[in-house]
Amino acid sequence: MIRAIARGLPVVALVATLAAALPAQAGSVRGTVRLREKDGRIRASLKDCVAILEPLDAVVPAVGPSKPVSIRTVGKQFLPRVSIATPGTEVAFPNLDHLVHNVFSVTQGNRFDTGQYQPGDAPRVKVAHAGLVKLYCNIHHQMNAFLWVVTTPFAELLDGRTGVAFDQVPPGTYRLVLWHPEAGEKAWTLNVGAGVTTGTWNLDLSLPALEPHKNKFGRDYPPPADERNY
Ligand SMILES: [Cu+2]
Repeated sequence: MIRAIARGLPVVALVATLAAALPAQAGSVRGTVRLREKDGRIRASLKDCVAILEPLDAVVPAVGPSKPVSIRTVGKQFLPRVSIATPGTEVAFPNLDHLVHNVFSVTQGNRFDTGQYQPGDAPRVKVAHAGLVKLYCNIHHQMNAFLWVVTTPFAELLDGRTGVAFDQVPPGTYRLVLWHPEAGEKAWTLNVGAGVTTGTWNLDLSLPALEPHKNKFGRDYPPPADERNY
């Protein structure tokens, strides 16, 4: 028995030495996200909700361009409605409809205009700057999508989930940003250490499903009847 303990001691010492040599342990962030409707009920789905963990003093791995993002046009809608990309990522807009579309953004730092594009075409753009990019079609007023350009590896869509789940998060202080098209953005400061940092975060759904917006010329869209021309 005594011999067994004696043999174990160097192992303990080795583990202690290794732990001292490694940077502070990464942790996890876990928690429930709730979308509150105007009447107080909780929406069943977190579809289109985005969670972003922005480092304030933590050192996180740098992100390069992510794999290309595809935002389709189907039935005069953009699908998906919400996407995430990193700066330098290519974004394609395959037109799966039988009519002409356009995609434009007047978001500062990420302005672009694909011009009109035909069924089967898939114009591409590259997003440059971090932030929320609002996408519209100059022909169809109801078409609206959102692209979050992020510089942190910790960003996710919460579709099909009940909340936030980030792993391998380096220790430090972060800003947890939650966003939804009908809630806008809300942020909390989190201190992440080894182990699991938990929380419950609520967003209030107070905005209309389609944000009022002008066309690419900054003018009102013509009445819907005019769509027959396209
Ligand atoms: Cu369109």
